[in-house]
Amino acid sequence: GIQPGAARDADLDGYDEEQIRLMEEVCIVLDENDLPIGSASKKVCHLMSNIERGLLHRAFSCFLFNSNNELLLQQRATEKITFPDMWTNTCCSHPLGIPGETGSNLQDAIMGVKRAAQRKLDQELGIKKEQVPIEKFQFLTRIHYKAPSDGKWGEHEIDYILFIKSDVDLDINPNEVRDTTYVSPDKLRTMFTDSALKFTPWFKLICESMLFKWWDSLDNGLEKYLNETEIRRM
Ligand code: DMA
Ligand code: MN
Repeated sequence: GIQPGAARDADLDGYDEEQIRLMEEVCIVLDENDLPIGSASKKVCHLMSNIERGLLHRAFSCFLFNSNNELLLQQRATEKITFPDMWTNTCCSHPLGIPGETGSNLQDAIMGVKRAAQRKLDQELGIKKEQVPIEKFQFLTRIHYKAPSDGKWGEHEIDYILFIKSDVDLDINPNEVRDTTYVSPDKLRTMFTDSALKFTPWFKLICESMLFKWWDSLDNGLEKYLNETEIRRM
């Protein structure tokens, strides 16, 4: 029958109500050089039918380390529409087409994704912004990648990689996050050998390329990897 509010949307039938609502967020649509060329809903940006026609959007992947240099991982909630139940880095999402999170030049775009990371670390993991101040985030590089989720949904992003080192208090949002754990590099390598655990494609790409090298240099030489201007195509 006729529903109040947004029209019934067959693409989203059967999914979690809160995750359906979040599909209305406004993402930043990009050209291949990371220049904003418009905006589109999170739903439109993640339909494979649109991705196959070239639709690309801006995202961030945040990696949070504690003072022992252990990385905080999350397992995505079963309610997530894309990549449910998979283990991944601390927090991922999209800067929105709102003042403060959009930016055309690289410096403004980096500031925008840092603000978005602060917003989502709170929304997903209950980490208050005082524990993750903007000036503590470090920008490493951007990766351009495409990955299907389940045939209908997927990702096609220019993904800003952010590191932050901070001891934080967690209060997880079960609609977003099913589980969390801190890992050393060796513990993560062991997790990868457990076939019962599924990992997101972008996390695997980053692990297989740069993560362990960056992680080794966290306290000693990370500077040389920061603020890369070239977009890595993966
Ligand atoms: C999207 O993450 C961003 C990347 C890098 C895949 P997500 O699906 O967790 O976004 P959200 O939490 O906004 O649903
Ligand atoms: Mn995305």
